[in-house]
Amino acid sequence: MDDLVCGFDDSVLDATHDSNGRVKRYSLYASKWKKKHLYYRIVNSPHDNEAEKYRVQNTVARAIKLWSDASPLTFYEAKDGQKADFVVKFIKGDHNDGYPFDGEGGIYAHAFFPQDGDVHFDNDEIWALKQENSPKKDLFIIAAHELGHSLGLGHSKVDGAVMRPKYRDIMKHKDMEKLSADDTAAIQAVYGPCPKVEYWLKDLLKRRTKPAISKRRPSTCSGPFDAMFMGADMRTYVMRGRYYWRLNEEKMIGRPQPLLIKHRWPGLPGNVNAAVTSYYTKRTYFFKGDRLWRYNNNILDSSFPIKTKGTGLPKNPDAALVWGPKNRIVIFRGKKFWVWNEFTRKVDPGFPKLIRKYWHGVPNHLDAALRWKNGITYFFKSGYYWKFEDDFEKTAKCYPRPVALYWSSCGGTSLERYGT
Ligand SMILES: [Ca+2]
Ligand SMILES: [Ca+2]
Ligand SMILES: [Zn+2]
Ligand SMILES: [Zn+2]
Repeated sequence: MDDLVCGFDDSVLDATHDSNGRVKRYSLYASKWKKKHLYYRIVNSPHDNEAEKYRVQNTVARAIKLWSDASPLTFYEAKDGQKADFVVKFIKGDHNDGYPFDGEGGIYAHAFFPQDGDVHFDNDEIWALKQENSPKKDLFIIAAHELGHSLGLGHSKVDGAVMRPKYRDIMKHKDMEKLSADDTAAIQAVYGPCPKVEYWLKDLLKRRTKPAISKRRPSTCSGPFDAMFMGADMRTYVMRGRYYWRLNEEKMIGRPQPLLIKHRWPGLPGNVNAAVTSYYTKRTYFFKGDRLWRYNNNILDSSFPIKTKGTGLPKNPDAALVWGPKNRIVIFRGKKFWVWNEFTRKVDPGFPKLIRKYWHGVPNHLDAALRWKNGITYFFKSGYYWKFEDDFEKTAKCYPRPVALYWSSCGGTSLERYGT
């Protein structure tokens, strides 16, 4: 017997063939969610321990992102005591929902259609909770499949679709970062296409983020950020108030802890405005008020901090990043941006220019920005982020997205946590 991803029986719907016997691409179920913001709760993990649960959270969030990126749906992890629209859990044998699991092999998971949406994973399977090559059942790709059912989709017969019913077919795509055209067509047939950027922007463009609270030790770095940058060590750092976080690499477990800025960068005050590491000198620049600090890794270069007066740079910049094929340092403030030359320490002639004329779809009054190791540039504001691809020269249609879900390695997965 072929191992099936899930116990969902297509013959009930008979939806994969139309009346003329032609094979349909995807199939849809009769029900859909009546709202576009969905809350979910991860109840447990295979062995029910904290580190493992954190991995499950990240892996499920990665699977959810596939569907969210292709649709107007957004997902938030429900906080304790908060009502969830659907739950995700690991459970074995008969668990009183009329669809008992069958021990190892056979069926791996099942999910209920809206307005239920619950996803159950057979805990008699051995689960791979992160990307790895092993005979374990791949949680990411199976979660992606089951979430399709949770959102109202049936199975597909199209090669490459995550909604194919057999495990060996979807396993070929276990590293997928984007849904297939068939899955995308299916989810958009139910919920419509991605919202245009304007859909999100109405009030965001007007709003300025409040400065970060620096007195309490925060539990999450999910925003608002003071600054975000890649260090010379190619790690990603987030700053907020007196604290910084180093974002998790893929194989790390546990939530990153907030650490004191002054311990890592002696002499640097908290509440920085912006930070960026030079592509050429690997020095990290920190901007605050009318001063500029330059660090060689964690050592302050002599003669720094310096005043930015006379350089053409604005006081209190919003954000800084490295940009374009020439890897220029770009500084943002309000509605404008400047290109800054670290060798002459002067702003290039002709600047500032207006953000909206060159960075279509990117909001004014940013919180932070960075070019990440995937070469893609991200802008952050008010708990949302925008993705900006060099070759498109405009933000993708499905942005902005909430920071908390997609940058969850930063420790935040719930909307309420960013305090906006
Ligand atoms: Ca099973
Ligand atoms: Ca900032
Ligand atoms: Zn299925
Ligand atoms: Zn069940």
